[in-house]
Amino acid sequence: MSKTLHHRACHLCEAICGLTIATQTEADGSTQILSIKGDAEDSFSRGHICPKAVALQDIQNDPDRVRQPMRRIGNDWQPIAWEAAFALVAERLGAIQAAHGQNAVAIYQGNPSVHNYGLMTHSNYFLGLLKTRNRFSATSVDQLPHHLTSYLMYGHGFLIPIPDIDHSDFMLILGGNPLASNGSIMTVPDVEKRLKAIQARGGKLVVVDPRRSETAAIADQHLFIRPGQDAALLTGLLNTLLEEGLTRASHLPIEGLEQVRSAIAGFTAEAMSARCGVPAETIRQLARDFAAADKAVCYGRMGVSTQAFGTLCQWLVQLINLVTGNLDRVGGVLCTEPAVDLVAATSGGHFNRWQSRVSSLPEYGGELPVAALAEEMLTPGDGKVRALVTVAGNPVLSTPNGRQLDRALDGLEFMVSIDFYINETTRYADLILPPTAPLEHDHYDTTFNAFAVRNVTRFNEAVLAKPEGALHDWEIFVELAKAFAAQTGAQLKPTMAPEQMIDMGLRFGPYGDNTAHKLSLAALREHPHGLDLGGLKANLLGRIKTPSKAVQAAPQLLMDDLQRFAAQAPGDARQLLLIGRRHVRSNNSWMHNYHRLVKGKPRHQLLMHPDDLAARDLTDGQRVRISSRVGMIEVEVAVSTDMMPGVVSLPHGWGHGRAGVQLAIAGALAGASVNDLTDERALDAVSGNAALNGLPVEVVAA
Ligand SMILES: Nc1nc2c(c(=O)[nH]1)N[C@H]1C(S)=C(S)[C@@H](COP(=O)(O)OP(=O)(O)OC[C@H]3O[C@@H](n4cnc5c(=O)[nH]c(N)nc54)[C@H](O)[C@@H]3O)O[C@H]1N2
Ligand SMILES: Nc1nc2c(c(=O)[nH]1)N[C@H]1C(S)=C(S)[C@@H](COP(=O)(O)OP(=O)(O)OC[C@H]3O[C@@H](n4cnc5c(=O)[nH]c(N)nc54)[C@H](O)[C@@H]3O)O[C@H]1N2
Ligand code: SF4
Ligand SMILES: [Mo]
Repeated sequence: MSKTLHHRACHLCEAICGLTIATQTEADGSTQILSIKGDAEDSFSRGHICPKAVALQDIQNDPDRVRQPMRRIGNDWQPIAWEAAFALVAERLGAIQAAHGQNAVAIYQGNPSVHNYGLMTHSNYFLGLLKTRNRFSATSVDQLPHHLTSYLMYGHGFLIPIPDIDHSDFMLILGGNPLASNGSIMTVPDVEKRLKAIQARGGKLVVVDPRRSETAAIADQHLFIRPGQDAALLTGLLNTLLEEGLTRASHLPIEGLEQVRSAIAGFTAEAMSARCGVPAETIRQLARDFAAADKAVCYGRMGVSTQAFGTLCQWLVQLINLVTGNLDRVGGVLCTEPAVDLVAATSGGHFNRWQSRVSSLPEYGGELPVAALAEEMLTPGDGKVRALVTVAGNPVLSTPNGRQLDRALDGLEFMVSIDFYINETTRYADLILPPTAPLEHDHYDTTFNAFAVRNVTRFNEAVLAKPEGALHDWEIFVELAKAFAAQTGAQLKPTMAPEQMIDMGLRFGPYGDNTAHKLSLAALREHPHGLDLGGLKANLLGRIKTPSKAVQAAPQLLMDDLQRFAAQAPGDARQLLLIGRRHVRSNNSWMHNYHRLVKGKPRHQLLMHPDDLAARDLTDGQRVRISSRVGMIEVEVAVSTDMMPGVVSLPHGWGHGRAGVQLAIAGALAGASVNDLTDERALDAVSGNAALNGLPVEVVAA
């Protein structure tokens, strides 16, 4: 019997907390997890941990987790050997593409893909061979507006300025709730302490949210906003800053600022107040407070991305930071300089080079908006999608109009899922190919180091041995590529293990062979608690990738969208609007079958203001029926004075009661899926990102 202490970054959310995991190996060679704790020696996360990380042992030990490849015959799942599974995928996808063209096969990549570096380095090794334009991912129900804005303004979709939270005096948050989400596009472990530190040094935290969220509750000021109307508040703020001369010159070359100035002239706080529900004087004072702070950050996240003017909002956020001199400034917003630097190594991206077949939605970076996935399967004609590959995702629960996607998946000729659960989506697969569990493979964060509020880096070895016969995600993709190439005659380039790619990325990166740091994989292995490479620094001058090397303040697409926003009729103020929320013990659409996380009272109730309950003769705790253009669900309603009147809130990721799901989740805990209500036609017109928030709904007694 021997006990070992392992150090590993948690990969479950964007905060990348350091963990200390104790394991015990028995005389028979089996190993079990004894404990999972926050790693106090990780200088970035400082010992912070949340309940999800403790549940890493549940992922490991879960009897529901699929551990060998399975083939579905009718409603029956039967084990199949890896080689036979790979051959079947190659044969079926090859035949469908030969008969109907390459676009007949679609791809969906889910959120855990970006938390698993083997998927980052190798999924395209196979998926690239499919050469389909029908590629989709969770990006278009999430942060697509951030990428598109950065692409248009700074020339690269990953040049996203990150809040310098540790040095700021003023933080304005719109549509983010880091106290529940632990931060997003702002990798910031221990976020509550870091926000409170702003207040402790005399600074201010202001939160704009239709719900008094957990983050709003600790803020100095909370403003309710009518969902989907952040562009009104943001234009009102920008107008005030420009009109009252509350600006500060930037050291960056900027083009288009004069066009912005004239375009924004009509959007006074007074004109915008009625639309967003924030008094004009409050908007003006907020602009003055923001400008008065020496170092200030305006940050907008999920709530302002997944709405009808998501890209417009992200552009306005950038402009507010820019005109106040807070872009590329310590204490403002800064671009990272990560040890493995994807921005330096890649071109900026592309947008709208092609469109989806049915609704003509634009591609971004080679992907189409996922709201179009079901219609591409259901609409007959040349180019119809007949087969699907899903990777680490659950679009039935996470993309708009899940019931329509249910119907679409049911009609496919072939589907394969690289996933370790038979969930609401993968139950339609003909084959499920399960990778090793997270603690069974090594880990390097290619994504969230690049969005972190300090430049940090770490590599961790696997905590547990790879079980016999198991394959890592990246190995599954290599084998799929080989089988597909053998089937179709495609040429395969040689590849190498993910850790070797990281070694090269480190050595050729900004802290590599030619620098004093001399970072390499070998060097990182000696620092299992991670390495701090320093705070964020001004660097945009050297990193900007627009053709003119100047910030583009007035991209035509957004100038046009500003007019579309101005022309939009203000919605009916009596219309009830639905928004989402997250909880610290829930992780998107999975991990809901772990007692450790779901115990206690169910947390998928509809939150509603008491006045809205009274107006409908409803009482707290009652079953209600929520309906939208696309569907209807039943849930329990809970009274909440934290809700803005006229707005209701329901979390996503639930609704596990569908037939064929092989997860042990008891009746009431299964919940209902909010995405059976969200509308695949409600989009941000610029990017095609789903407008999940601000959905018009009716609520009546069930
Ligand atoms: N209404 C509404 N809808 C939303 C949101 C919202 O706020 N409101 N949020 C949106 C957002 S931000 C996101 S990111 C999406 C998430 O939506 P998705 O990405 O579609 O769904 P997840 O729940 O993250 O998918 C988890 C799946 O990945 C599998 N998985 C986990 N780890 C691994 C791994 O290492 N390898 C493999 N192969 N599989 C793995 C799990 O078994 C599970 O099946 O949901 C979106 N949908
Ligand atoms: N515990 C936990 N952590 C997570 C996740 C999880 O599922 N669980 N998911 C991870 C993922 S994939 C992501 S992308 C991040 C997201 O992280 P965040 O961006 O922080 O997302 P949310 O916590 O959903 O907070 C969004 C807030 O926007 C508000 N909101 C809704 N509509 C509007 C609107 O129209 N205007 C404004 N101003 N606000 C609005 C909501 O009330 C909510 O408080 O979280 C990550 N972290
Ligand atoms: S906050 Fe995120 S990274 Fe940190 S322990 Fe929790 S799930 Fe893991
Ligand atoms: Mo997300």
